[in-house]
Amino acid sequence: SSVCVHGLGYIGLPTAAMLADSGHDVTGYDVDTELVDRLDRGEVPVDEPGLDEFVTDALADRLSVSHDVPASDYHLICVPTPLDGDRADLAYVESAAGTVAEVLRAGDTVILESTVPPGTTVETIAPILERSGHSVGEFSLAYSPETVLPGNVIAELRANDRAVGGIDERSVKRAAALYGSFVEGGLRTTANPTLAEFVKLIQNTYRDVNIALANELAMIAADYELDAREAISLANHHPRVDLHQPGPGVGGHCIPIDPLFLGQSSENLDLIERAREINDGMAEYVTDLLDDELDSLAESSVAILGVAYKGNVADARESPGLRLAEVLQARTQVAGAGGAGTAGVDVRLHDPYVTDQRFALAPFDEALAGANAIVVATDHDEYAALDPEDVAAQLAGNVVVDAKGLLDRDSWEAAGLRVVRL
Ligand code: SAJ
Repeated sequence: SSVCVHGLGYIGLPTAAMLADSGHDVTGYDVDTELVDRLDRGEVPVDEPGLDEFVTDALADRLSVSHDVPASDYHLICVPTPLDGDRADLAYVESAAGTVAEVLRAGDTVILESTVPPGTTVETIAPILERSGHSVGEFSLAYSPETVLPGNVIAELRANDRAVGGIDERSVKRAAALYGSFVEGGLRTTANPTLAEFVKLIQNTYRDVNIALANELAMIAADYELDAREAISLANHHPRVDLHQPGPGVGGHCIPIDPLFLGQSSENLDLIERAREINDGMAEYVTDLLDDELDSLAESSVAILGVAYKGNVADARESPGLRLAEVLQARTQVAGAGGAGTAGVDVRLHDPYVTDQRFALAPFDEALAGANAIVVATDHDEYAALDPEDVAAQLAGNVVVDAKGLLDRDSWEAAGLRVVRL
């Protein structure tokens, strides 16, 4: 079949390459004309293991990129849905649907993959597509959420089960036929797109709430002088218990956001809202830990190791490390207000993957030099491999907050460091 993929970002680009790899004739379209030109020159500007080669191969074969949207058997919409306050901003999705409507023919199929609040496909996308002059039924329409894990996108595109919600039975069949060409997991079909939208959101909400529980348990465990990770690991041996891991907060562009989409048209969010607050509050808790360990937080230097939202990626959206930096600064500015020239805590930021210069990242040695404390905020492999003797030699103080449970406590304590593990 001919397929046009709208939006060549994190999801659209690998999906376009996957479809081309599965024998479809694929056109990739993006409103960012510079991105289209870069791809046309063979530059793949997405940071994801294996993706560069996969897309380059597809571009040499059945994938092409274009500044125009061709009439196609299938249109896949993979554009972002940013957060606007606490609601989904559907502007990109609506505009992509408008573009599809201009070329839509009877018999074509449109599939929305972007994460959206429940009801969007039926209430917002269908009417926009009907501007084509065709009504739902003449064309097919489905919602099918992506569920791939950044860092493992290509493998999960194939392996994960996939929910497919068609607006009618024919739409279900058409969408399932397309995904069936590369998905090795199960296709879970329903003739209700709203159900498929809801399923996507509750998967990420499950994780957010579970992490909030782990975070609360970590704070309670500390009151009993217990190691929360050891407790969680022992508890998870039960066949029906699967507690997640505590940490300095929940970052990324999905898990902290999807619970808000779920709640934007419902009054019934309660536990889910509280979980968001607990996870966002972890920066305050880590700040409290530092305050307890250091003689004077406001006069200290703290190196935050890790600005990426999770290990071994370069994405710093909703970064727990950056949030911690803000809380540390805000806390010590208050302490210094009107005081005798208290400069506030000196925060140094380091990350081996993040390249965005807005964050004023320091080289590793500079971040550590003379610091009173370090906080491991991201589980990068580089941090797990640190030599505690080297670190101890560079620090002025000895406080190590291991917010990701990454370090081998015994060898770090043997190097004279005091490890507080979350
Ligand atoms: N985190 C914890 N404790 C844990 C697990 C994660 O604190 O036990 C933190 C991470 O450090 C990170 C955040 O949560 O800051 C999110 O990381 P993640 O690896 O859980 O998820 P994402 O955001 O990279 O990807 C999620 C995935 N969703 C699920 O696993 C249900 C992925 O499959 C989705 O495709 C993606 O969201 C998405 O696009 O929605």
